[in-house]
Amino acid sequence: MNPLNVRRAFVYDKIINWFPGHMAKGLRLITEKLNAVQVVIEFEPIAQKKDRLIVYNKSDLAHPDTEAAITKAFREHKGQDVVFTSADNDVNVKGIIKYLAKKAKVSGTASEKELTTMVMVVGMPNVGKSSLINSLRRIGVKKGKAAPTGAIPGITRTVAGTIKVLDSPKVYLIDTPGVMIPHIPDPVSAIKVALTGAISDHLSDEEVIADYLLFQLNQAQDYNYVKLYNIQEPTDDIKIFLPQVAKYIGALKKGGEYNLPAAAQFLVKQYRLGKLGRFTLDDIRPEALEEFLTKEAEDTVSRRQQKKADKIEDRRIKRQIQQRKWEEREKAKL
Ligand SMILES: Nc1nc2c(ncn2[C@@H]2O[C@H](COP(=O)(O)OP(=O)(O)OP(=O)(O)O)[C@@H](O)[C@H]2O)c(=O)[nH]1
Ligand SMILES: [Mg+2]
Repeated sequence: MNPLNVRRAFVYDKIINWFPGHMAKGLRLITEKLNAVQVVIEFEPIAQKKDRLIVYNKSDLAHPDTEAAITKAFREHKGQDVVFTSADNDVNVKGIIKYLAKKAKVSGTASEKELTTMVMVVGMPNVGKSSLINSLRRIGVKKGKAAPTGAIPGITRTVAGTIKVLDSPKVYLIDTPGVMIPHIPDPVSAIKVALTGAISDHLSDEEVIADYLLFQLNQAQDYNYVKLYNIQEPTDDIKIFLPQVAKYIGALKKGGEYNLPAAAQFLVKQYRLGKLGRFTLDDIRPEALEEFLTKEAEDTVSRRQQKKADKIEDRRIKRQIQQRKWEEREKAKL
């Protein structure tokens, strides 16, 4: 393929926001219940003061270099271990159970004291939170599915009760609804998130997601799609690509025209199932990860400073109001 025909960057400027009611409520319930748990299993960092275990699930779909690169970056920049799992295949789940068992604390009434760990699982929609709980339960207590799962985001609707995944010590998991960042400022980041399946497909144009997928495949110089879908030759033009995919899967509209949205849906679904290969959409080069983690740490510090400044300002205003009231009362006495 002539490299001159490959786009250097993906251009897209539509902002996608997805924060339906159940997420806002979910976030509130997560915050409320946080007091009752010892460990938070995070698919992205949320809780600051709890023991945190960061999980990268669906590792079977990620580029094989991802685990080593991310593990190293987190260890060096945050001193934090991360776990790569494949919940549907029970991969690396035993280690999580061992970790959670070690965190057990004495709880219960004086007459019935027992060792327990209470754990909350939080993260973006569709990353496999409920699947991980089911996997922990399969391994830990040899019992079947307890948390509903599904291929579309928004399956878990509320913060449910506890699910036991180990008998001794007792380890309980709390499932939560996937919570999306209320606002993703960078449109291309939003498309990435959409391609992974964390944003409801109808919110982002499926043909744009398919176009981003084509862009990524060509960036990776992975032209397997030519053989897979009987494409004439590698292309970076979605207008040339989609009709050929539609032809291959026989997606036609009533008048015989190619059904391009159906072809786009098909492609994106194949990608999410790993049929196109293993990909990591984020830049996992050491320098890129360092930049990301440094920026994240700076953002956390500036958020904390802002909170502190807000508190001081609140106190100042309260004092002012009290002073004014006192002055008014003194005036009234005269
Ligand atoms: N390939 C692969 N698929 C997985 C893995 N874990 C979960 N899935 C699939 O991903 C989809 C989403 O899984 P869920 O467990 O429902 O995800 P969730 O994070 O609970 O989603 P919400 O409740 O919507 O927030 C399902 O179709 C699972 O079968 C994994 O490790 N690998
Ligand atoms: Mg769920």
